[in-house]
Amino acid sequence: MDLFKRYPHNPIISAKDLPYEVNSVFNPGATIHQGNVLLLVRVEDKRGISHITLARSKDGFGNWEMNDEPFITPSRDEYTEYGVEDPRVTYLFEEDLYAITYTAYSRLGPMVCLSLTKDFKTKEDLGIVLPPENKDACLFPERIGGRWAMLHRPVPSGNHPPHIWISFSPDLRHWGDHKVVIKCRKGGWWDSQRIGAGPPPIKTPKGWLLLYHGVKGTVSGPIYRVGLALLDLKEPYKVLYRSQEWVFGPQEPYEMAGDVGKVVFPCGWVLLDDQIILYYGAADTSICAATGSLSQILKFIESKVGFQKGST
Ligand code: BMA
Repeated sequence: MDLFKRYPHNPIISAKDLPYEVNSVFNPGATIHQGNVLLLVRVEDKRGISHITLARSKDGFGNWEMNDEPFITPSRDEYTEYGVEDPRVTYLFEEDLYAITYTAYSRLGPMVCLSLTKDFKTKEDLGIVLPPENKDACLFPERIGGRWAMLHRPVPSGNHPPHIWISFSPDLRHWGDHKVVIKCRKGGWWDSQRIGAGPPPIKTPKGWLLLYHGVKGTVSGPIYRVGLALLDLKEPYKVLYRSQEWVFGPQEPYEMAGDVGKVVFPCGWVLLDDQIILYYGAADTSICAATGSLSQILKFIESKVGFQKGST
């Protein structure tokens, strides 16, 4: 059973849909804003430098209205000289505020930045919240135990694989109390080379539902696939379940071939009643959608043989 079904008219957004000439569009964050699905699209220009622009659609699949101007641009300072990448956006309903985490990339390495907005016209930049090397950050949508929580993926030096961590903050600016959450597996596993959180976790009665990407290194290059995890509601560094198998992986031509083939890379999803629309970058070239049912995913997690409690 496929938990996520591809939208039949994928890709939903390609480079040619932008009002200016670019190389590729991929890895979008997603949210609902003023009754529309709003995507924060990573756009790579023909120098190879990425910026982030906005796209809106009523149904979340077609008739995308693209902004003429980028929303987040590399400011040419020493932190963003190679671009801004892979946004995740979380609606913080307690504050009626959208928090955008993204990767700033420069010769200093990749690092995590955070911006806040209410209207997607103006924003407050909180700057670098986690120094290099770190990426794949996303916020939980509400305070947990009175503090904000953020998943992220620091890269240790030496021959150690990178794992998904969590950190907490009283004010969105200062982050601490760091704990490891999900570790890279080893050997031949699909998520043995590197892993990173996907879209912001969704709160369910069973726990925080997390989608994460896992990478396997092969002689013909990496394969990026997607797995599921369920984190404890009050202590989200506790992994209640983790899928042994990937639940979504590259198979269609637009995922197998592109600037970087064999890549599906989700950074956003929206929940409309029980339907999840998942947005992912395909082969670092285009933006695609897939749909799933939250209740089916939770049933799958509960029933699936091969999910082990706390398996890491
Ligand atoms: C990761 C990120 C993503 C990219 C993926 C595959 O490290 O940089 O932006 O989609 O690699 O190239």
